[in-house]
Amino acid sequence: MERTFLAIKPDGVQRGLVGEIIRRFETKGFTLVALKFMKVSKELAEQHYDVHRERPFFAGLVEFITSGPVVAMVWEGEGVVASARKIIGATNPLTSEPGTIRGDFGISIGRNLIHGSDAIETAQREIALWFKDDELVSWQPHLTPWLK
Ligand code: 3AN
Repeated sequence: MERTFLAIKPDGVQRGLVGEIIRRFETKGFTLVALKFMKVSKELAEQHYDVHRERPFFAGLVEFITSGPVVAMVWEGEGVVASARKIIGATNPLTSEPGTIRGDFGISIGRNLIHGSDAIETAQREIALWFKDDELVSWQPHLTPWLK
């Protein structure tokens, strides 16, 4: 089953949007596989943003993601990588559609609330980078009897 990596960034945590953001993926119907509240080390941040190493905003990205706690998550479901990107909205919150997380809650490209993997291969790399295998919980809500 397809999985994606999502991280609520320090601005999302600071603004009290953790519940609101998680709700959107839960009510959409995706399945939570892993979740942790954590401070990000400089090493992890640099590895996570490795593709942006040469960009002028790289240092600022690393500084920001390490500046406060984040909520790192893995979500599962058919088409979850692309669907999560739609739920999140375009990179620049000023142009993200209303109804998306960034479109509803943000105005700054450097403070765009949440990260979501941009492709299935990226998701695999990021999940392995942020989580140990034994932190991923495999379960099937529709097969769990007390939920019906
Ligand atoms: P996305 O998060 O939508 O996949 P990417 O992967 O292009 O966007 O960029 C990674 C992160 O880098 C963005 N979430 C954003 O915080 C930051 N970023 C991208 N472009 C800029 C920019 N021009 N100035 C400052 N920060 C940027």
